[in-house]
Parts: sequence; C-alpha cells; structure tokens
Amino acid sequence: MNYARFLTAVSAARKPSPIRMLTELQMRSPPTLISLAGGSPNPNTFPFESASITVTNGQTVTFDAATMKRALQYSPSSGIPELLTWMKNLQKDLHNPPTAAYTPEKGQMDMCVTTGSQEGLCKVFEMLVNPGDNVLLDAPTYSGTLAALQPLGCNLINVPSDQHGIIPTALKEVLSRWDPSEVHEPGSTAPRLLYTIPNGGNPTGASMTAQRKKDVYELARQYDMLIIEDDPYYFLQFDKQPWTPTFLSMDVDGRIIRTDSFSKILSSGLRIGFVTGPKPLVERVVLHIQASTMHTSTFTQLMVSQLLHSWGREGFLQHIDRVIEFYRKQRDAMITSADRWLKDVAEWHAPSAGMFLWIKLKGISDTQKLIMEKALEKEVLLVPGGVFMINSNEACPYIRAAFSLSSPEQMDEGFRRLSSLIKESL
Ligand code: 09M
Repeated sequence: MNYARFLTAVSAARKPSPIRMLTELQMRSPPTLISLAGGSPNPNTFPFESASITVTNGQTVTFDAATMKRALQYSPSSGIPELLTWMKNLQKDLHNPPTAAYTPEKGQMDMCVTTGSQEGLCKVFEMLVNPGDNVLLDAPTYSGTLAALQPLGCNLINVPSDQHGIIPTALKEVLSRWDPSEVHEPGSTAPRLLYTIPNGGNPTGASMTAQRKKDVYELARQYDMLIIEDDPYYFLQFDKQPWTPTFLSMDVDGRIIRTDSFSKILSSGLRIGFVTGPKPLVERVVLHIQASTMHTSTFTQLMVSQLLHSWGREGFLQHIDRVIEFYRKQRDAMITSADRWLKDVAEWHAPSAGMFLWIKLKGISDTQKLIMEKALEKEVLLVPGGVFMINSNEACPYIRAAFSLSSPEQMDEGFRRLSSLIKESL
C-alpha cells in the first residue's frame, strides 16, 4: 500500500522529537550508561511513595517504591512496553490479522496506547482528512466522531445502514459516482476513508454481520480506501461466542485502522485505548502524541498492565464474561420496559451488543424540543437523535436510551414517564 497518498500535509510533516529519541535510547541501555541527556525530573523529589489498590476479586495491585517512581515518570509515547506487548498478543490471538506477518512497508500490524479511543480517533482523523475530502460513514453515528471530523472541513457522506450496520449494496451505489480505475489520478475526489462502529453502534445499537464486513472490505479494496474500525463495544457482544470476525481479521492489504477501548470494560476514567493498524500509519499517530500529550499517563498504564498480568488472559476473559452478563441483563430489562410502555408509540430493534437502545418515536417528527424541554419537566432524560446526525438541524424522530447506568426499576419508571410525555405531545 502507498500510505503516503493518505496523509495530510500536517501529518506528513511530523518529525520525531530528538529528545524523545534519546530518552527512549537511554531506556534500552544498560544501567552502566551515564546519561546527562534526559530532561526527566528526579522522581526522588516526588511526593508519592507507594500504592496498593484493591481489586474486586480480592487481589491487590501494588506499586512498591521503585514501581511508583516509574509510574510517576515520563514513558514512551507509544505506551509502556509490558502493556503494549500484552495487548499485541491479545490482538493477534483474537483477530489473527494477516498483517501481523508483513514487513513494515507492507503494512505490518502495529499498536500504540492512546488516552482513550477518542484520542486515537481524533489523531487518526487529523492524520488522514484534508479540508474538502469526501469521507464516508454510516450516520447516525457517535457524536464524538462528528466533533473530531467536522472541524477538519471534510464533506461527510452518509452510507445507508440498518440494524446490521452499513448496507454493502448501498455503499456500492454511493461509490458508483467514481470510477475505481481513476481513484489514484491527481485531483480525484473519490473518498479515501470510511468510518464505522461495527458492533453495538453508538447510537443505533447496530452490529454488522461477518458477510457485510467482507463485502465492505471488498469495496474498500476496489476503491483503495482505508477503513477506520471504531470498536469500543467489541467486548460487549451479548449473544455470540466466538465474537463476529473483525475488519482487522480480514485485513490482507493493511487498510484497517482499528480503535479499541478499555473504557467500557476496565475503566473510562483511567483513559486507556489503543490504535491498531499498519506500522507506517501508527508511527504517524505516535509522532502526534509525542508533540501533544507525550504519552498516556504512565500511572494508569502501569495500573492496568499489572492487573492484566496478574489476571492473565483467562482472568481477563472471565472478567469480560461478567461484564457481558451484566449488560445483557440490563439490555433485557430495558427491552421488557420498552415493550411494556412504548409499544404503541415507538419502535426499536433489540441490540446484540453495546449499551444503547435507539428508539424511533411514532408521530413525532423531531425529538429535540420534546427531550430538551418537556422531558426534563417530567424528570426523564434521553439524548435527542439529532446530535448523532451529520446535519444536526435536520428533524430527527429518534432518541438514544442508555442501559448502562440505571437500574431496571429506573428504566421502567423512565419509560413510563417517556410514554406519558409522548402521548401528551401527539
Ligand atoms: N457518551 C465512545 N462514547 C458516549 C461516549 C461519553 C462522556 C462517551 C465510540 O472512552 P473512549 O475515549 O475510549 O471512548 C470514546 C468512544 C469512541 N467511539 C463509538 C464511543 O461510543 C464513547 C463520555 C459522556 C457521555 C459519553 O454519551 O457515547
């Protein structure tokens, strides 16, 4: 793959920081090396000494004095090595990406740690999106993606989707405006990027089938596009074991950039996410990190890494099973309440992953006013669907309900209030 054709001028101009290169060299050197090069502060002056964090299963994550010093110090921009290695192994075992065995130039699979997947997405967009570019996505989509993409001045093109995500024939139809043999010509306006949330979509709850992913990947090959696979709800697939094959698992060309997140399974506040993709592109993201945040908090990376190492793969997957079990019950409770209160006034599809129910209100053309004014009076809060649309001013009859935080009783009462609100508004 010719990755240079995908880079923005800003991203292509990024150079490694000479100081960071020296620091990373020093970290790999024997302790006999006397370095007067590093600008790291002396951790002996730092006020924290040790830590002991109790894990729900009774284990503890402990930072002795030496570990604490490391946790409080600068660390590599791509992430601390033990966390990266653990994650690379997991990624290879879960997805078996063909690119794992490639040379770097061919798009060898690489990874970096990001401060939540949001940071990864934002930096990936900045790396790839020029003003005026045509970018494909299946709207409604995550408002944080729109917030990161829209200021870049690109033209967002909606690909029709349903409860199984992007409809391949519809994507083909959208792409038929361009001739695949001309996408490499100078000045071609053909999209070079497609973004999608393949499992438990936010806000729709949609999950793509393996066949649809295969068909979409084939179209990406035909038009030489990169696919951004934003998959924070991968580990929240309720009904399927083994989990649906990912785009990453099909990536024979090195055209997939995948973002993973620990936000929904370990902690959202620790801010740990990952970008997986072809080495030449992951390297550009790391250069951006170097020039902005420098790295994700060493403390939180060490905390998570120690937990993962003490759990091992099996312990991690057992934890995931418990998380899935929780959200599956929550989903079931929400569907039961929706059936009880909303059957006559709304419609929805039960999601097979994620934490959202996407509800279409019947007879109400736009939910913005209903939610922002009247719902608050009735003491029930939902997200009006418009915020997930490419054009947020367009009337939208949908609302997003999250089943993550409320108890089944609260969901039931919330939907009772919503139902009476809708009936009053008709
Ligand atoms: N609502 C998300 N989604 C959200 C949300 C959020 C505060 C976050 C998709 O934590 P990260 O950075 O790994 O997650 C970012 C992210 C990426 N991609 C599809 C997501 O849904 C997180 C945070 C308040 C509300 C929030 O509503 O949906």
